[in-house]
Amino acid sequence: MKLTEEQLKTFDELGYLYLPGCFNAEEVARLKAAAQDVFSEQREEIWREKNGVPRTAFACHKYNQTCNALVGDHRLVEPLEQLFGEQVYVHQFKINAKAAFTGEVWQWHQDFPTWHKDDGMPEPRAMNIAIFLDDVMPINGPLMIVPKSHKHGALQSSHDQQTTSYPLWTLDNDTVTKLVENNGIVTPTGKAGGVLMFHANIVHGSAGNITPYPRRIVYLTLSALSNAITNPTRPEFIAHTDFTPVTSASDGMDQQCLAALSS
Ligand SMILES: O=C(O)CCC(=O)C(=O)O
Repeated sequence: MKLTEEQLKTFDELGYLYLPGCFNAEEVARLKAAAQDVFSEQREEIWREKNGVPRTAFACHKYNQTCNALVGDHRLVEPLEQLFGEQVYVHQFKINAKAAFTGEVWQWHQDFPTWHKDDGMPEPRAMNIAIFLDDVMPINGPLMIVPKSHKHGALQSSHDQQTTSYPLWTLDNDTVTKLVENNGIVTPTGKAGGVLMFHANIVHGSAGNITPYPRRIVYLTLSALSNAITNPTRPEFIAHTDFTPVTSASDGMDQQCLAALSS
């Protein structure tokens, strides 16, 4: 699935792109069932909030067939190949649970500094492409994005190991305030099945979820092949070292997405 010239322009300008209705109801149902299976497991790859509720299931594409099938989906792979101008490999795969009532925050951060400092990724030639498994609403902890912030490159960050169970290189309040004064904050929201892609240097975060509505999102992080990590310090299930190019496959269930793209 190729992005249009206009979408490429929007992505370059704003640093993110939201594509509603990419995955149909049947696909979403399959992915939700897969997420339920994954989160019912007791494994070291599943990180938990401080209260024990699952926060993130890393690398579940390695043991769950439905997740595995998603990795090569052309709706996810082709736009990133198009942007990077080369083939891609999987740097990370995860499902973030953001559970009803208990899902905790993701502090303000950019992705690239963590990939660079913790994994030795050379350049911001990698990106998250996310599939909404639940309806993402303004109330259930949607991703908050500062448009155009990717234009500032990698900003100074500090290692936060306290706020949540998951260590992250985060931005300070002054930095975020200045960026937000200029460009505000957006919360791309929409129905389950929507896809959100965002630049490695876009400033983003999300609030806790105190609603009864879970907000599960699958994140596939694809990196340009020429951008393989050189110094991983995190477990292999968080920063993969298999640099085999992903083969894009069409499963013919993408009519909704094509319609969304041409509208
Ligand atoms: O799922 C979320 O709310 C945030 C995830 C995120 O920011 C990340 O994985 O970098």
